[in-house]
Amino acid sequence: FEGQPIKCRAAVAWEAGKPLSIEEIEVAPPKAGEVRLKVVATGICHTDVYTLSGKDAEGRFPCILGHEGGCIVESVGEGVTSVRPGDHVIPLYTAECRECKFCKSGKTNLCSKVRATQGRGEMPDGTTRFSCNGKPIYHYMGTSTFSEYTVVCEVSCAKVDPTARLDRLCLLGCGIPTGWGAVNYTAKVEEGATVAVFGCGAIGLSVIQGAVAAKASRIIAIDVNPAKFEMARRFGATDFVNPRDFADQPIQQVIVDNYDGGVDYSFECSGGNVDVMRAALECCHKGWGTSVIISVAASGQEISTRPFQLVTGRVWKGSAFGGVKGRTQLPHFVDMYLGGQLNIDDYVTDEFSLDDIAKGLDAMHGPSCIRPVISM
Ligand code: AHE
Ligand code: ZN
Repeated sequence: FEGQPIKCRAAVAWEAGKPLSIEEIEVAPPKAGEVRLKVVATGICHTDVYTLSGKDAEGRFPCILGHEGGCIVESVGEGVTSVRPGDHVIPLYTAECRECKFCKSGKTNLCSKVRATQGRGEMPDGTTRFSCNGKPIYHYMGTSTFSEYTVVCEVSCAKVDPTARLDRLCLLGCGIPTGWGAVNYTAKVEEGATVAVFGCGAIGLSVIQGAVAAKASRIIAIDVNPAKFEMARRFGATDFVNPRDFADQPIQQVIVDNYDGGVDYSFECSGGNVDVMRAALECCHKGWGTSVIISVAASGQEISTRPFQLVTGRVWKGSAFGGVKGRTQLPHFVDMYLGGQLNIDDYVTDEFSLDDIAKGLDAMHGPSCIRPVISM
């Protein structure tokens, strides 16, 4: 197929708020600096559901959603040197060009090389590689993994060990590094620290794993759904708090009162609830407690707290993709997985074929679902 368009199947999001539809599409060959990938498996993240709902300010339709892919390089465009056909890669929604101001700063993983066009659903030349019956289909997050084939930028390809299962590695495309990295790269939690985790979905569980790796002394799992605590315990949480058990007190007060003035670090993985973001900040210890916002709130939402909270030494932070520089650092996550130090398998609570991807999206709303994985 090299140099030729590929006809394949994909789940197309024609319009916001409408179900995905399986279509035969055409995937153009990669242009200079681009790579065409065969998608072996993809996870579904709440952000895909969020964008499909129409609430994402950057959502552009029609598009092919999906950003947790486990892929094999099919062909490469002109000038591509870092990957070749047959390589196993995880596509990155946070690219790493190693040349832009952001990459060179040493202070952030937010590469700017392709981010502007990516946000418009386009490749860097302003066009798209997907079409359906001649109609252009936009890209999504620079990844578009709900398709048998996709085209991404070379700078958006993390090459990984080919011996690891791609239907597990796909989850390294978003949820797992986001939580684990927030602990170890954004907050830099130190041994003995106390940690509170608001929300025990895929991101919260990854925060818990990250906190175990950082040797935190207490890992407090907080969720209004106590069914989530079993998995949180398996991943290493030590304490469990259901805010509904303290209906007469704000949860931040409960944590301050019961944990010696508050925690050293808190992580907000609630799925975009701005009241939870406030509680996560305010449950931090005076003088040094740091809270990291991880989840995506709908456009238009705003956070608030009394400035006194910051004046008295609490720190409010956030990170995208856990501060992880994907091309450089994702191989390390794969090594941890292969070495048994990173659990990926237990996230996979539901598995479907591409034809049943709609069932995968529905499964996301189930109380015990962590991640559905779609095998192409
Ligand atoms: N497009 C949204 C913002 C979405 C957002 O914040 N995305 C997260 C990743 S969500 C993964 O499930 C992120 O990393 N953002 C950093 C970036 O560069 O987009 C909006 O509100 O417009
Ligand atoms: Zn995601």
